Amino acid sequence: MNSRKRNAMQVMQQNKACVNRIIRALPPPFLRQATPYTLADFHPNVKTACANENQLLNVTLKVAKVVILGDVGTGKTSLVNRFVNQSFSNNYKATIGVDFEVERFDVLDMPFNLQIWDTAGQERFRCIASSYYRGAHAVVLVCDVTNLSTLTHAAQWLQDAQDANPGTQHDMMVMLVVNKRDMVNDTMFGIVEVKARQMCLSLGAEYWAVSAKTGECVEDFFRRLAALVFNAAVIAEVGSEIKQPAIKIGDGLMCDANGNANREAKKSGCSDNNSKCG
Ligand SMILES: Nc1nc2c(ncn2[C@@H]2O[C@H](COP(=O)(O)OP(=O)(O)O)[C@@H](O)[C@H]2O)c(=O)[nH]1
Ligand SMILES: [Mg+2]
Repeated sequence: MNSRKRNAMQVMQQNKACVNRIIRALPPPFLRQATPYTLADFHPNVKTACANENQLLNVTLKVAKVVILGDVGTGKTSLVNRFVNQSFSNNYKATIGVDFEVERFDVLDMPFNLQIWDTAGQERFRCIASSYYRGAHAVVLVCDVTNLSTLTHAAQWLQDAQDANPGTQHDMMVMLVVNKRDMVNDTMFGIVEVKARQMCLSLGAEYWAVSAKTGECVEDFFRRLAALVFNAAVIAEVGSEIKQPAIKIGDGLMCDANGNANREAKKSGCSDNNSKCG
């Protein structure tokens, strides 16, 4: 096990996530009109399940795989590095020899880890192994605001990820991130944004614009991603159907095994003034 992997284990075993990795309400999208994920907060069943830890025994829930995809030079490594190490360099080595980074969150008081996979430069030759994509819960498509062809290519990157995950039970979450926001003025950005939002619509992706260089919106983006993936993972485990109680609390009726309604027999007389307690 190399030292990076040991670090990943240490991250996951932390007792608590650091303050800015604690999520108690669903963070908002970048633009409310540019996301297919329109829920206003965590699903009620997710909140209930998290309040009652015993419902969430499945360990697979605790780690989610996120793959970062996009043309070479769009800033994928910079984006991950900004988030994980709060730093930026103009000169990343193409190969850093790391499979993934792990970031520990606490979502609704549940420990949750994002395993963030960055390529080691293979995207230059479009020869990413299918194991890179396999089992991904979320795909982050990174584009460069100064290079529109990187936006067009996002569709192909998503296709590759989907091809490597045929018939997945859960849908992969898709986020499209326009990076290098710092490099263009508002007019230019507006033009790219229109095109990026169109692409998001056709791919079923949520739209974001960030700068790995300045850090603008990077933290917000990953918090939103972690929360959405967590929500989907818990729903996959506990279901999204909201169970209505068959009988309202306090109506005093119970059903017998045949479905016949009976007056509830009092098991304890403590709430009944006339009964004898103790
Ligand atoms: N100005 C600016 N440059 C960036 C930004 N993100 C990445 N870069 C630069 O873009 C180049 C490619 O970045 P890198 O992270 O290696 O891209 P990757 O090939 O997609 O991993 C590097 O020179 C980075 O310094 C950004 O947000 N703003
Ligand atoms: Mg890279």
